[in-house]
This record gives sequence, C-alpha cells and structure tokens, in this order.
Amino acid sequence: TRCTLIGAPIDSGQRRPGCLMGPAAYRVAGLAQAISDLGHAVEDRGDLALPALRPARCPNAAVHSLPETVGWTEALIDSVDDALSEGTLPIVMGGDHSLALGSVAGAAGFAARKGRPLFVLWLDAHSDFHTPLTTTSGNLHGTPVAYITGRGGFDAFPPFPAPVPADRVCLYGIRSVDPAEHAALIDHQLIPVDMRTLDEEGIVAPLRRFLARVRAAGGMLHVSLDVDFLDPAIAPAVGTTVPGGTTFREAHLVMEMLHESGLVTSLDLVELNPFLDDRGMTARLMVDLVASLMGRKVFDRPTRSK
Ligand code: DIR
Ligand code: MN
Ligand code: MN
Ligand code: MN
Repeated sequence: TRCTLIGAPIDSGQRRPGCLMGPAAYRVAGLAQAISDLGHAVEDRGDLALPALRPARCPNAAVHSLPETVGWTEALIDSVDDALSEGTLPIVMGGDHSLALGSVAGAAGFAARKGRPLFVLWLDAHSDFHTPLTTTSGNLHGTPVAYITGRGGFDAFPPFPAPVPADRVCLYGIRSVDPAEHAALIDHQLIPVDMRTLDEEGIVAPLRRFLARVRAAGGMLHVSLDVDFLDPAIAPAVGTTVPGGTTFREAHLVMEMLHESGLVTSLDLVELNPFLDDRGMTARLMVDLVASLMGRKVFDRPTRSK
C-alpha cells in the first residue's frame, strides 16, 4: 500500500488548545517509520495551511470558529481527494474531529466519481451527530456525522457530495450522546454500536457484520479514529475523556480485523492533544494502532487447509 500522510493542525472545532500539535506528535512518535517498516511506501505531505477565510454566519450563536472550520474543510476535501486519486491511502493526522467534515467529503467525492458506495466506521466515545443548529457547546467537532449523512444546517459548508446513507455509517464504541443527538439518531435509524452492545456481544461480532456489508457492496471504507474511543487510562491525551473506553487489546483487535479485511481506503487520526499527554504514551499508542491497521502482527499464523 502507498500511504499519504496529511498533517491537519486543527484546533478550531473545540475550545481546548493543543490538538494543533497533533501532527508534530505523530511525527515524533514515528508514524511514517512504523508504516514503512511494514513494507509500505509512505509520503508525508507536511501540514495543510488554512486558506484565506471568507465570512460565514450561523443562526446558532453558540457556534464558534465557523469561517476557520469551513476553510479547513475545503483544504481537506482537496487533499484527501488528491491522495485517493493518486491511488494512495490518505492518513490524516489531526487535529480535532472537525477535520472529518473535509476528509470524509473528499472521500465521498472520490467514491461518487468511481461509482462506489462509501462506508464510514466512526470509532469514538461520541456520536458527533449535531448539526450547527443543534449543538449547544458550539464545538463543530461534534457535527461531522450529521454532515456526512446529509442533514441540514450546513449552509456555510460546501454541499456534501453524495451523502452517505445512515445504514452505511457505523458508530462504534459510543458512550456519550447529547439529548438532541439522541433524538436525531433514532429519527435517522442510525443506531450506534454503543458500549452496552460491545459489553454484551464483544468487540468482534458487530464489526465483523459491518465489514461483511462493506465487502458485499464493493464499498470503500473511511475509518475515523477519535482518541477518546480508547479508555482514558491508556489514552489520556484528549480534551473529552469519557470513562469506560475500549481497552488496549480491544483496540488492537479492531485494527487487526480492519487490516485483514483489506477494505480500508482512508483514515483519520483525531483529537490527540499532545499538551495533555503523559510522556507521549497516547501518541505512541495511536502509532501502534495504525501499525496494526497496516499489518503489524506478533505472530503470523500459517493458513490452515479447510
Ligand atoms: C459533544 C461532542 N457532544 C459536543 N464532543 C465530542 O460538544 O457537541 N468530543 N465530539 O470528542
Ligand atoms: Mn486538488
Ligand atoms: Mn469525535
Ligand atoms: Mn469523541
């Protein structure tokens, strides 16, 4: 696989400064080397720059940093689409989760041109299903899933190319949902694979079912990995920790299954705030998870006959 690393130093989707140091932390933690050690080609394109801002307004006064977020969205649409068009796997090093407004729109535009359905796996404590009209925090990192599925309220943003039907979006590891999101998720029949489900069924079965659907549809698969998908004890470097996250072993198992599926076509690494980290442990864990996604294994099992 040829990988394109895209630095997205974005802080504007939430209020706690530090995510803009994410790309630097991934480089220090050796992301490119970890991928190339597995035999893949890697090109680090450096960090994106914020384009000139245009005024943008939103009727919800709580929303902040709208022009910046629209600017980053445009930059990411272009760079992710370019990386896919060159036949590479874009890996976006965030940056807060607002970057997924652009990265998924870029992947969706590419998929639409290729006539392939796009599926989205959202690994997160949060459902990120607010629109700019329903968010009470005003933090636009809580909105990408609504944009991706074609909900209204995104007038300031580029129209989402080919909205992704809710049944092609899998929210995984969810354990923090705001009331407005809760109602909208039910309304859109977008039922998250929440922690209750994972506790009852285990980390494997729901993912296996989703991947089987992606494969059967000949789909592309965008994976958006929010640091808070992980338990705060192993991943403290995030502004919105929620107790009860996935364990080290569960997270690696998810990544190994994604590798074995061969389905992943683009990847976001979001919400890492290196300023909150403990001696780089979260950045290093995220790099190790990417390595598992790209094929790192402790032991390769011989393929059994029959
Ligand atoms: C929270 C989002 N529901 C909000 N929090 C997130 O502010 O709307 N944290 N996405 O990662
Ligand atoms: Mn371009
Ligand atoms: Mn998120
Ligand atoms: Mn989150």
